[in-house]
Amino acid sequence: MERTFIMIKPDAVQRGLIGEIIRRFEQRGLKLVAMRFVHVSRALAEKHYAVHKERPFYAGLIEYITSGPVVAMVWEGTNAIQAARNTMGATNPVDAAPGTIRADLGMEIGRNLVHGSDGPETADFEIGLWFGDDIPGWERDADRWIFE
Ligand code: DAT
Ligand code: MG
Repeated sequence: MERTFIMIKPDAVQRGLIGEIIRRFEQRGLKLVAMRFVHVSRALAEKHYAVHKERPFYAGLIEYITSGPVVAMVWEGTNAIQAARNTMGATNPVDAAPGTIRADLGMEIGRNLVHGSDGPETADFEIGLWFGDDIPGWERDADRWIFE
């Protein structure tokens, strides 16, 4: 079992898409293990996106992610990191495959609705940053119908 950090970004919250986005991860079979509605501080945003500090879009990215509340979550499942990224679609919605969150709900790279960890180290770092390291698991009755 793997865990991944997923964030519903301010544009999706403002557009009333929280339920629609959670539905897609939930119905796929990923298991929700943590969730918070967060007013993101600049300090937290800068830590979260530290890897992009030198990129030309960094300032705009920090403005965007601190511009309104977000929903921060941790989801668990087999290959959860890649599964969640596939459900999200490519970074730029114009390149994302139909059926993905970013293609179905978005138009531009700077308003791409959702964040997901891109690897095991990133997932550990992001889960620790947003939730700490002590998230308990739970038994879901449907698990045996989703995970073999
Ligand atoms: P992802 O969110 O798919 O992991 P990333 O980590 O490369 O993509 O970039 C983080 C976010 O930064 C991305 O969701 C949107 C923004 N971004 C990335 N590349 C960009 C670009 N060339 N122009 C504007 N914003 C960009
Ligand atoms: Mg990324």
